[in-house]
Amino acid sequence: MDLTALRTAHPEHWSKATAIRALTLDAVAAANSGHSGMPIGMADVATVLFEKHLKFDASAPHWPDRDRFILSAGHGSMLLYSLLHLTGYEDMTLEQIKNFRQWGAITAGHPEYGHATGIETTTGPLGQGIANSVGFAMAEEIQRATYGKKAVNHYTYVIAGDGCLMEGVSQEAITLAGRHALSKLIVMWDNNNITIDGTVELSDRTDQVSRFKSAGWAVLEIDGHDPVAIDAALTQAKKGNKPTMIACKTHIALGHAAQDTSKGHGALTDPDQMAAAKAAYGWTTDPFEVPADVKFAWEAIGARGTEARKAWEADFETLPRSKRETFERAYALDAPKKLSATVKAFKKQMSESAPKLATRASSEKVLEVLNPILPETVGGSADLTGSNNTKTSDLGVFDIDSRDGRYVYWGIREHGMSSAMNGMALHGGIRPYGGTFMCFTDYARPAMRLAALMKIPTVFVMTHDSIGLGEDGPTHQPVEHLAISRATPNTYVFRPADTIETAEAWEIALTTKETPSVLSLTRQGLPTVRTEHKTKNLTAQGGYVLADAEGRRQVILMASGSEVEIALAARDLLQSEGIGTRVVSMPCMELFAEQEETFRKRVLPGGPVRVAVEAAVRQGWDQWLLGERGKSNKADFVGMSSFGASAPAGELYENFGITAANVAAKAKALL
Ligand SMILES: Cc1ncc(C[n+]2csc(CCOP(=O)(O)OP(=O)(O)O)c2C)c(N)n1
Repeated sequence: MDLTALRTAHPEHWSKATAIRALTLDAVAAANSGHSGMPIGMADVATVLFEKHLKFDASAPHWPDRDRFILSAGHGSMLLYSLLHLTGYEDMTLEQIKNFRQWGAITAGHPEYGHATGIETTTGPLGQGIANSVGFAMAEEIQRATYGKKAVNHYTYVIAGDGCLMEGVSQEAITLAGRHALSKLIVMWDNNNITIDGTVELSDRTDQVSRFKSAGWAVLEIDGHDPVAIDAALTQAKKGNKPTMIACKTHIALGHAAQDTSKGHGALTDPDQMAAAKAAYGWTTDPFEVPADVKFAWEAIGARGTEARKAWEADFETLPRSKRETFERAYALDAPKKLSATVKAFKKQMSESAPKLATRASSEKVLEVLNPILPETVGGSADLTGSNNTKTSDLGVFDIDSRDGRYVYWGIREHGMSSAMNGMALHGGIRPYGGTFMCFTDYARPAMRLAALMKIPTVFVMTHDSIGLGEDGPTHQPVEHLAISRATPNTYVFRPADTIETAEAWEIALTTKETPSVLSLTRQGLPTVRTEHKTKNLTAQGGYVLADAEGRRQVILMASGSEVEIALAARDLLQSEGIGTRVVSMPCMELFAEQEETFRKRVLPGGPVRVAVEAAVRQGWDQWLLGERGKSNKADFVGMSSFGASAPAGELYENFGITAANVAAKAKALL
């Protein structure tokens, strides 16, 4: 690579791009860890994007109509941190760059949403960024159709590497974007032919150009170090009616001794080699020092969008007041005024009519009432719409000629759906929910974990939540998935017992601002257990006394979802023998754990024996069986300790011993 030719052909561009390269080398060397090669290789592409195309204003990072920039190749985080620092984002100080990867710094190893402004999503797990971007682009389409071009009209730009394109989720993302002709989505592929183990050829021979084209994308191929070519490609990409992938041929660790090798992928810290690279770049300042004229040029880029932002603000003011209010409320994740009263009225009606319903059907009933008053919801399912009961009559279907449709047919893409839902939530103005079978939380898990980590309120509707689904057999019967979801920090796992608890769970899931929810819902019908109307949202307490002991309290039974009915039947058996028995419904352990100690003590006092029943593994229950004043010689569990089997649900419950008689017997044995 002839660096001199690059330098002399476009000296101003070169010095700006080199500022990224030099800051990357210095920060990685100071931390003695990180990834130098990717930011160095993609500095030219990023510089042209920020200088000539990206609509943004560094002084207003939350401007709703900014273009979104997603660094899917999150290990190259120094590319993003450098850009944010150079363009003048207030929080991205030079001190932060110097403290790359250190305790308390906002410059964590990979871009973390919420740590610094200008970071649109957490990346690092490869493939997530490009999959998020589909949701960002869909959110833009939906909102443009809803609010008009004056309010919403922006692009989503992604930098993805070979690793992102090898991950399976990228296939789900690429085919979704192609199917929906998301023409405002532009992916720049860092085509450097290098991964950690060596060249891409070691593990892959995909023709990426054909791959994207066959999925319905436009593809452009350029030299990723030629600023003129980069600019022309971006200009062309914005004109098409398909999503565009720009294959940018680049050299990893350009100009360094490790250029074009897998060594160049990681931390380049050798002082002599660093000095040689900087000399080749023509960079003569001290470590972390950016020449004043270069910093000035970058700050001008950071301020380039100020006028457009102000014009947008003025335009926005001309929208009808009700539109503006809805827009602002949705972006703030505030609930509409009517929500609480609507839920209460619905609960009253259900307590009175006491339907026998599967909670997935209860969920549909709730959504029929809530979707019309929450225009920010976008529902969907991974090809299980009829089973997940996620589609309500008012939503309309999102498609190329119906961009204001609020229901997405995600196809058989649980991971892509979940990751795109995160993208919608991150974009702002949308509360996404999507369904699949509970056992396929495994397929959605990487995105579920990131929703929790990023503190965004994505809702995962997981139906067919136990052996109670019956004849589909053990592959489809989740036993460990509740425990896995509950083990994830910052996640609400709701397992409602009836229509009332389902409504309460939805109310929380659609009003919470920083926590994703998993709704674990049954296939099989359940009776209404909350026949006495209470305006208060009892599910918000996580666990509560559903039926108290008559006479001296000797036993506390705890259950969630479909097993609450069994606990109530066991209580009848025990009470008929004069054994005072309380039933605690536990629809959300995480919310119960958040309650005051005094409340928890009232629900779970020390003394009585405790038996928990849930058609799943025991993990998670010992906190309530043995902890919270419980004792191991006075506690037991009725549930699953193996995978399930295929048979009608009733037979399965009998054979696995999840019966009222067994629960009562276990309680008696402990007395
Ligand atoms: C899901 C996931 N698996 C593995 C990794 C570890 N990892 C980080 S970068 C990388 C190689 C990526 O190669 P490429 O995208 O070509 O990046 P480049 O070498 O060009 O920097 C791997 C395997 C990861 N971050 N995420």
